[in-house]
Amino acid sequence: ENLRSWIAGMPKAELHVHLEGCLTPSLTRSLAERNRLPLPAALSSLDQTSGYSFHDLTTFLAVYYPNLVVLQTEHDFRDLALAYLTHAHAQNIKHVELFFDPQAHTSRGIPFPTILRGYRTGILAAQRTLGISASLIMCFLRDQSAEYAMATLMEALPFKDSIIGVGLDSDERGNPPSKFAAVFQRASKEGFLLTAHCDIDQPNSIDHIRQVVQEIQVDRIDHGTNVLEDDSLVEILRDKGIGLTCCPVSNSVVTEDFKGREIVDLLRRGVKVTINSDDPAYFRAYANENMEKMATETDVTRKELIQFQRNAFSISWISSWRRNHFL
Ligand code: ES4
Ligand code: ZN
Repeated sequence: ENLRSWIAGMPKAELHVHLEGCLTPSLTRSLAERNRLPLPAALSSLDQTSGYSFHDLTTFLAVYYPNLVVLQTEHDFRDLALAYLTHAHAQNIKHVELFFDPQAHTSRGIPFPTILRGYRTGILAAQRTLGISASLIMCFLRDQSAEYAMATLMEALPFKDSIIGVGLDSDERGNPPSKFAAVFQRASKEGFLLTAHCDIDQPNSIDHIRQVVQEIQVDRIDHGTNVLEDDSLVEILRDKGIGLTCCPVSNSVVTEDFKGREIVDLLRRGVKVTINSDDPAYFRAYANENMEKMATETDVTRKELIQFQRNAFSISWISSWRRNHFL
Protein backbone atom coordinates (compact mmCIF):
# COMPACT_ATOMS: atom_id res chain seq x y z
CA GLU A 1 0.00 0.00 0.00
CA ASN A 2 1.14 3.46 -0.85
CA LEU A 3 2.52 5.30 2.22
CA ARG A 4 0.84 8.58 1.40
CA SER A 5 -2.66 7.11 1.10
CA TRP A 6 -2.06 4.97 4.18
CA ILE A 7 -1.27 8.14 6.20
CA ALA A 8 -4.21 9.98 4.61
CA GLY A 9 -6.56 7.17 5.63
CA MET A 10 -5.40 7.06 9.25
CA PRO A 11 -7.83 8.69 11.74
CA LYS A 12 -5.93 11.58 13.30
CA ALA A 13 -6.05 14.20 16.03
CA GLU A 14 -4.30 17.58 15.81
CA LEU A 15 -3.26 19.28 19.04
CA HIS A 16 -0.94 22.04 17.89
CA VAL A 17 -2.31 24.32 15.21
CA HIS A 18 -2.71 28.11 15.46
CA LEU A 19 -5.96 29.38 13.92
CA GLU A 20 -4.13 32.54 12.85
CA GLY A 21 -1.57 30.26 11.18
CA CYS A 22 -4.39 28.85 9.03
CA LEU A 23 -4.86 32.14 7.17
CA THR A 24 -3.97 31.15 3.62
CA PRO A 25 -2.93 33.72 0.99
CA SER A 26 -6.20 33.18 -0.89
CA LEU A 27 -8.36 33.70 2.22
CA THR A 28 -6.26 36.76 3.11
CA ARG A 29 -6.96 38.17 -0.35
CA SER A 30 -10.69 37.57 -0.22
CA LEU A 31 -11.02 39.03 3.30
CA ALA A 32 -9.02 42.11 2.29
CA GLU A 33 -11.39 42.58 -0.62
CA ARG A 34 -14.54 42.02 1.47
CA ASN A 35 -13.35 44.52 4.09
CA ARG A 36 -12.08 47.00 1.45
CA LEU A 37 -8.59 46.95 2.91
CA PRO A 38 -5.26 47.14 1.08
CA LEU A 39 -3.50 43.81 0.59
CA PRO A 40 -0.94 43.22 3.40
CA ALA A 41 2.63 43.89 2.22
CA ALA A 42 3.80 40.26 2.41
CA LEU A 43 1.02 39.26 0.03
CA SER A 44 1.64 41.79 -2.68
CA SER A 45 5.18 40.42 -3.01
CA LEU A 46 4.21 36.77 -2.58
CA ASP A 47 5.77 34.24 -4.95
CA GLN A 48 2.87 32.04 -6.12
CA THR A 49 4.92 28.83 -6.28
CA SER A 50 7.45 29.08 -3.47
CA GLY A 51 5.09 30.81 -0.99
CA TYR A 52 6.20 33.13 1.79
CA SER A 53 9.88 33.20 2.60
CA PHE A 54 11.19 33.15 6.15
CA HIS A 55 14.23 31.58 7.75
CA ASP A 56 13.53 31.97 11.47
CA LEU A 57 10.80 32.84 13.97
CA THR A 58 11.43 36.59 13.75
CA THR A 59 11.00 36.74 9.98
CA PHE A 60 7.99 34.41 10.23
CA LEU A 61 6.21 36.50 12.88
CA ALA A 62 6.93 39.63 10.81
CA VAL A 63 4.62 38.20 8.13
CA TYR A 64 2.14 36.41 10.42
CA TYR A 65 1.03 39.38 12.58
CA PRO A 66 0.66 42.06 9.83
CA ASN A 67 -1.47 39.67 7.70
CA LEU A 68 -4.03 39.49 10.51
CA VAL A 69 -5.34 43.02 9.78
CA VAL A 70 -7.74 41.47 7.22
CA LEU A 71 -9.61 39.79 10.12
CA GLN A 72 -12.16 42.41 11.15
CA THR A 73 -15.64 40.99 11.75
CA GLU A 74 -17.11 38.03 13.59
CA HIS A 75 -17.84 36.58 10.16
CA ASP A 76 -14.14 36.75 9.18
CA PHE A 77 -13.10 34.75 12.25
CA ARG A 78 -15.87 32.26 11.53
CA ASP A 79 -14.69 31.83 7.93
CA LEU A 80 -11.10 31.24 9.04
CA ALA A 81 -12.07 28.51 11.52
CA LEU A 82 -14.44 26.86 9.07
CA ALA A 83 -11.88 26.91 6.25
CA TYR A 84 -9.25 25.18 8.40
CA LEU A 85 -11.69 22.60 9.81
CA THR A 86 -12.87 21.77 6.28
CA HIS A 87 -9.26 21.08 5.30
CA ALA A 88 -8.67 19.08 8.49
CA HIS A 89 -11.79 16.98 7.88
CA ALA A 90 -10.58 16.22 4.35
CA GLN A 91 -7.38 14.83 5.94
CA ASN A 92 -9.38 12.47 8.16
CA ILE A 93 -8.70 14.47 11.32
CA LYS A 94 -11.36 13.57 13.87
CA HIS A 95 -10.50 16.02 16.64
CA VAL A 96 -8.58 19.31 16.79
CA GLU A 97 -7.49 21.56 19.65
CA LEU A 98 -7.09 25.00 18.12
CA PHE A 99 -4.79 27.69 19.48
CA PHE A 100 -5.83 31.27 19.02
CA ASP A 101 -4.08 34.55 19.87
CA PRO A 102 -6.71 37.06 21.08
CA GLN A 103 -4.05 39.70 21.77
CA ALA A 104 -3.05 39.72 18.10
CA HIS A 105 -6.53 41.18 17.53
CA THR A 106 -7.47 43.07 20.72
CA SER A 107 -4.19 45.01 20.36
CA ARG A 108 -5.52 46.44 17.08
CA GLY A 109 -8.95 47.27 18.42
CA ILE A 110 -10.97 44.11 17.72
CA PRO A 111 -13.21 43.35 20.74
CA PHE A 112 -12.55 40.00 22.48
CA PRO A 113 -16.18 38.83 22.04
CA THR A 114 -15.99 39.36 18.25
CA ILE A 115 -13.02 36.97 18.03
CA LEU A 116 -14.49 34.35 20.30
CA ARG A 117 -18.00 34.36 18.84
CA GLY A 118 -16.59 34.14 15.33
CA TYR A 119 -14.33 31.19 16.04
CA ARG A 120 -17.06 29.46 18.03
CA THR A 121 -19.60 29.86 15.23
CA GLY A 122 -17.12 28.41 12.72
CA ILE A 123 -16.41 25.42 14.97
CA LEU A 124 -20.11 24.75 15.58
CA ALA A 125 -20.81 24.90 11.84
CA ALA A 126 -17.97 22.42 11.17
CA GLN A 127 -19.16 20.09 13.93
CA ARG A 128 -22.69 20.16 12.56
CA THR A 129 -21.89 19.80 8.86
CA LEU A 130 -18.70 17.68 8.93
CA GLY A 131 -18.86 15.88 12.27
CA ILE A 132 -15.34 16.98 13.22
CA SER A 133 -14.77 17.72 16.91
CA ALA A 134 -12.84 20.84 17.96
CA SER A 135 -11.97 22.87 21.07
CA LEU A 136 -10.28 26.24 21.59
CA ILE A 137 -7.06 26.91 23.51
CA MET A 138 -6.36 30.58 24.22
CA CYS A 139 -2.69 31.57 23.98
CA PHE A 140 -1.00 34.49 25.69
CA LEU A 141 1.63 36.37 23.70
CA ARG A 142 4.77 35.90 25.79
CA ASP A 143 6.53 38.92 24.26
CA GLN A 144 3.77 41.10 25.76
CA SER A 145 3.49 41.89 29.47
CA ALA A 146 2.16 39.56 32.16
CA GLU A 147 -0.38 42.30 33.00
CA TYR A 148 -1.78 42.20 29.44
CA ALA A 149 -1.99 38.40 29.66
CA MET A 150 -3.88 38.64 32.97
CA ALA A 151 -6.25 41.25 31.52
CA THR A 152 -6.87 38.91 28.56
CA LEU A 153 -7.63 36.05 30.96
CA MET A 154 -10.16 38.29 32.72
CA GLU A 155 -11.79 39.13 29.37
CA ALA A 156 -12.05 35.40 28.64
CA LEU A 157 -13.86 34.49 31.87
CA PRO A 158 -17.38 35.22 30.55
CA PHE A 159 -16.54 32.78 27.72
CA LYS A 160 -14.68 30.22 29.76
CA ASP A 161 -17.09 27.41 28.95
CA SER A 162 -16.01 27.77 25.31
CA ILE A 163 -12.27 27.56 26.00
CA ILE A 164 -10.73 24.26 27.10
CA GLY A 165 -7.31 25.57 28.14
CA VAL A 166 -4.64 28.24 27.88
CA GLY A 167 -1.21 28.27 26.27
CA LEU A 168 1.82 30.49 25.70
CA ASP A 169 3.27 31.39 22.30
CA SER A 170 5.07 34.04 20.20
CA ASP A 171 8.72 35.04 20.74
CA GLU A 172 10.27 33.00 23.57
CA ARG A 173 13.63 34.76 23.71
CA GLY A 174 13.84 36.63 27.03
CA ASN A 175 10.26 35.59 27.87
CA PRO A 176 10.49 32.55 30.18
CA PRO A 177 7.35 30.73 31.34
CA SER A 178 7.96 31.95 34.92
CA LYS A 179 7.02 35.48 33.71
CA PHE A 180 3.44 34.15 33.46
CA ALA A 181 3.34 31.95 36.58
CA ALA A 182 0.60 34.01 38.26
CA VAL A 183 -1.49 34.09 35.06
CA PHE A 184 -1.31 30.30 34.69
CA GLN A 185 -2.08 29.81 38.37
CA ARG A 186 -5.23 31.90 38.04
CA ALA A 187 -6.17 30.15 34.78
CA SER A 188 -5.84 26.76 36.47
CA LYS A 189 -8.00 27.95 39.37
CA GLU A 190 -10.65 28.97 36.82
CA GLY A 191 -10.64 25.42 35.44
CA PHE A 192 -8.53 25.86 32.30
CA LEU A 193 -6.10 23.10 31.32
CA LEU A 194 -2.53 24.31 30.75
CA THR A 195 0.07 24.05 28.01
CA ALA A 196 3.01 26.21 26.90
CA HIS A 197 5.39 26.45 23.97
CA CYS A 198 8.98 25.49 24.81
CA ASP A 199 10.64 26.05 21.46
CA ILE A 200 13.51 23.94 20.17
CA ASP A 201 15.84 26.80 19.26
CA GLN A 202 16.08 28.40 22.71
CA PRO A 203 19.50 28.45 24.40
CA ASN A 204 17.76 28.00 27.78
CA SER A 205 15.03 25.65 26.59
CA ILE A 206 15.73 23.04 29.25
CA ASP A 207 15.25 25.67 32.00
CA HIS A 208 11.95 26.66 30.43
CA ILE A 209 10.81 23.01 30.29
CA ARG A 210 11.76 22.63 33.96
CA GLN A 211 9.73 25.76 34.79
CA VAL A 212 6.58 24.59 32.99
CA VAL A 213 6.77 21.14 34.60
CA GLN A 214 7.75 22.11 38.13
CA GLU A 215 6.52 25.67 38.63
CA ILE A 216 3.53 25.97 36.27
CA GLN A 217 2.54 22.28 36.23
CA VAL A 218 1.34 22.15 32.65
CA ASP A 219 -0.73 19.28 31.29
CA ARG A 220 1.19 19.31 27.97
CA ILE A 221 4.20 20.98 26.34
CA ASP A 222 4.24 22.37 22.80
CA HIS A 223 7.46 21.39 20.95
CA GLY A 224 9.72 20.60 23.95
CA THR A 225 12.12 18.12 22.30
CA ASN A 226 15.02 19.76 24.17
CA VAL A 227 13.85 17.76 27.20
CA LEU A 228 16.33 15.13 25.92
CA GLU A 229 19.12 17.23 27.49
CA ASP A 230 17.97 16.00 30.93
CA ASP A 231 17.25 12.28 31.38
CA SER A 232 15.50 12.78 34.72
CA LEU A 233 13.10 15.27 33.11
CA VAL A 234 12.36 12.77 30.30
CA GLU A 235 11.38 10.27 32.99
CA ILE A 236 9.12 12.82 34.68
CA LEU A 237 7.30 13.50 31.40
CA ARG A 238 6.89 9.78 30.78
CA ASP A 239 5.73 8.97 34.32
CA LYS A 240 3.32 11.91 34.54
CA GLY A 241 2.01 11.37 31.00
CA ILE A 242 2.88 14.93 29.99
CA GLY A 243 2.74 14.81 26.20
CA LEU A 244 4.64 16.82 23.61
CA THR A 245 3.06 18.38 20.51
CA CYS A 246 5.85 18.36 17.93
CA CYS A 247 5.77 20.07 14.55
CA PRO A 248 8.45 18.69 12.18
CA VAL A 249 7.79 20.88 9.11
CA SER A 250 7.54 24.02 11.28
CA ASN A 251 10.87 23.09 12.88
CA SER A 252 12.46 22.71 9.46
CA VAL A 253 11.22 26.14 8.36
CA VAL A 254 11.99 28.29 11.40
CA THR A 255 15.12 26.42 12.57
CA GLU A 256 17.85 24.46 10.82
CA ASP A 257 16.71 21.04 12.05
CA PHE A 258 13.32 19.28 11.94
CA LYS A 259 14.23 17.20 15.03
CA GLY A 260 12.92 13.96 13.53
CA ARG A 261 15.46 11.76 15.32
CA GLU A 262 14.72 13.40 18.67
CA ILE A 263 10.96 12.96 18.16
CA VAL A 264 11.39 9.24 17.41
CA ASP A 265 13.85 8.85 20.30
CA LEU A 266 11.32 10.34 22.73
CA LEU A 267 8.54 8.11 21.36
CA ARG A 268 10.75 5.03 21.97
CA ARG A 269 11.45 6.21 25.50
CA GLY A 270 7.72 6.18 26.24
CA VAL A 271 7.00 9.92 26.12
CA LYS A 272 3.63 10.71 24.51
CA VAL A 273 4.86 12.66 21.50
CA THR A 274 2.50 13.74 18.72
CA ILE A 275 2.88 15.12 15.18
CA ASN A 276 1.24 18.44 14.32
CA SER A 277 1.24 21.26 11.77
CA ASP A 278 1.66 24.52 13.81
CA ASP A 279 0.92 27.09 11.05
CA PRO A 280 -0.19 25.04 8.03
CA ALA A 281 -1.04 27.98 5.75
CA TYR A 282 2.48 29.35 6.18
CA PHE A 283 4.52 26.15 6.30
CA ARG A 284 2.33 24.63 3.58
CA ALA A 285 2.02 21.33 5.42
CA TYR A 286 -1.06 20.03 7.25
CA ALA A 287 -1.21 16.90 9.43
CA ASN A 288 -0.67 14.40 6.59
CA GLU A 289 2.39 16.19 5.21
CA ASN A 290 3.94 16.34 8.69
CA MET A 291 3.34 12.60 9.14
CA GLU A 292 4.85 11.98 5.67
CA LYS A 293 7.98 13.92 6.62
CA MET A 294 8.43 11.69 9.68
CA ALA A 295 7.78 8.57 7.60
CA THR A 296 10.24 9.42 4.83
CA GLU A 297 13.01 11.19 6.74
CA THR A 298 13.33 9.07 9.89
CA ASP A 299 13.51 5.32 10.60
CA VAL A 300 10.07 5.38 12.26
CA THR A 301 7.98 2.25 11.62
CA ARG A 302 4.33 2.14 10.53
CA LYS A 303 3.40 0.88 13.97
CA GLU A 304 5.13 3.91 15.48
CA LEU A 305 3.36 6.25 13.05
CA ILE A 306 0.08 4.86 14.39
CA GLN A 307 1.41 5.36 17.92
CA PHE A 308 1.81 9.12 17.26
CA GLN A 309 -1.94 9.30 16.62
CA ARG A 310 -2.81 7.03 19.56
CA ASN A 311 -0.78 9.43 21.71
CA ALA A 312 -2.65 12.40 20.27
CA PHE A 313 -6.06 10.98 21.18
CA SER A 314 -4.72 9.89 24.56
CA ILE A 315 -3.26 13.31 25.57
CA SER A 316 -6.05 15.28 23.92
CA TRP A 317 -8.36 17.13 26.23
CA ILE A 318 -11.51 15.41 24.97
CA SER A 319 -11.14 12.70 27.61
CA SER A 320 -10.42 15.16 30.43
CA TRP A 321 -13.35 17.46 29.75
CA ARG A 322 -13.46 20.34 32.12
CA ARG A 323 -16.82 20.03 33.87
CA ASN A 324 -18.49 22.89 32.00
CA HIS A 325 -16.85 22.86 28.63
CA PHE A 326 -19.47 23.64 26.02
CA LEU A 327 -19.03 25.58 22.81
C1 ES4 B 1 4.19 30.35 16.17
CL1 ES4 B 1 6.05 28.82 14.88
C2 ES4 B 1 5.48 29.78 16.20
N1 ES4 B 1 6.28 30.03 17.24
C3 ES4 B 1 5.83 30.80 18.25
N2 ES4 B 1 4.63 31.36 18.28
C4 ES4 B 1 3.81 31.13 17.25
N3 ES4 B 1 2.55 31.54 17.00
C5 ES4 B 1 2.19 31.05 15.82
N4 ES4 B 1 3.18 30.31 15.28
ZN1 ZN C 1 3.02 26.72 17.82
